[in-house]
Amino acid sequence: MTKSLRYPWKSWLLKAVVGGAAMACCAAVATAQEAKPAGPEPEGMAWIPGGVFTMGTDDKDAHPAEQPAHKVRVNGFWIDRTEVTNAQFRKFVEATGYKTVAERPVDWDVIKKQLPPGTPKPPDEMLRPGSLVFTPPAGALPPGGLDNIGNWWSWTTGADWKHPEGPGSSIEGKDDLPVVHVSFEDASAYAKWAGKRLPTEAEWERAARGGNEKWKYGWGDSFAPAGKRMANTWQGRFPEMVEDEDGYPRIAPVKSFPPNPYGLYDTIGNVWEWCSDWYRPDAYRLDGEAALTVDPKGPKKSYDPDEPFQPKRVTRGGSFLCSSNYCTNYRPSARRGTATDSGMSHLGFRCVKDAAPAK
Ligand SMILES: [Ca+2]
Ligand SMILES: [Ca+2]
Repeated sequence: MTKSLRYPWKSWLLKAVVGGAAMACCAAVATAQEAKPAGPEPEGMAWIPGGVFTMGTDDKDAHPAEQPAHKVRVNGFWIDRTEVTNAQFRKFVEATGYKTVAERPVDWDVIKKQLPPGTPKPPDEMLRPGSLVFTPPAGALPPGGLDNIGNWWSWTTGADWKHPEGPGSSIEGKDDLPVVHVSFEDASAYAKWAGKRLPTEAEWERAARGGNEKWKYGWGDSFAPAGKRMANTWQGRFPEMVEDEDGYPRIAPVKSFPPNPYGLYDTIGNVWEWCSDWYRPDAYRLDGEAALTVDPKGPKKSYDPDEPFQPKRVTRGGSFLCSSNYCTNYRPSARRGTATDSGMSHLGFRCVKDAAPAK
């Protein structure tokens, strides 16, 4: 069963952006753009045909936030074949001078509005630019075990996309690795610069299912068919023991594992991917008894009862940290909410693009 993930105090950028993402409803029937547009493909992108598919799952072992299974229609769209890489993100930064959230000063007055009233101010040395770095324990898990994510996540000042493990680390020679430590705002800024946008979670799931909506995983019902590893996940007892069965104990270069039937790499595993929807664990139930939901864009605002003050967007696909003993989020239906301002060692994104209007 998936554990709830909490990132207790590192939170900012509260902008109270609500109302921009209305829940699409059932009565309207969109004109689905099913067919691949004529002409050349946008570089590095694959076409996902529009149509109706089953989103979510009724699998009793899945997290309640993934249920119920329901019919959704999306229009066709282009999507990046890979997670956005360090090389791609570097071009964006060099062209624009953009500074990611993890590189900016931290304002406690902003952060505290996203936390339960009375939350004590952290020490000043923690209120410097930084990000959350995966730091597994040496040896047995400390008290709290798997219920305390502080046992493997550390707020690390000086950690950012260019220094993924903190000061002294670098991305030299890692051009083909997915960029990490990017917040929702950072990912959105890149997408806008690239003439793209972030996917809705319906689009993301449509793409990750590869046209085979009944499959449990993105490639079939067997996690490792004939022993072959199909995605970068975690083997061994998370988080204190990693067994190198898939060849990558940490992040892998994109395209290290086979593509799905749509030609997409690493939708499942490697790094989590931002989607544009606000997160609510009960988002699917808000659709009520609708027979069909058309191009849903998610709830009007986020609400996670575990962290009611923290705005969250949907993240999808799981990461190299997903294991059978803890997270199990290496499935197309798995979904999670992540604080919009959070950069993390295992969180990246890919972009989508609408088809050009017919002339
Ligand atoms: Ca791995
Ligand atoms: Ca991924």
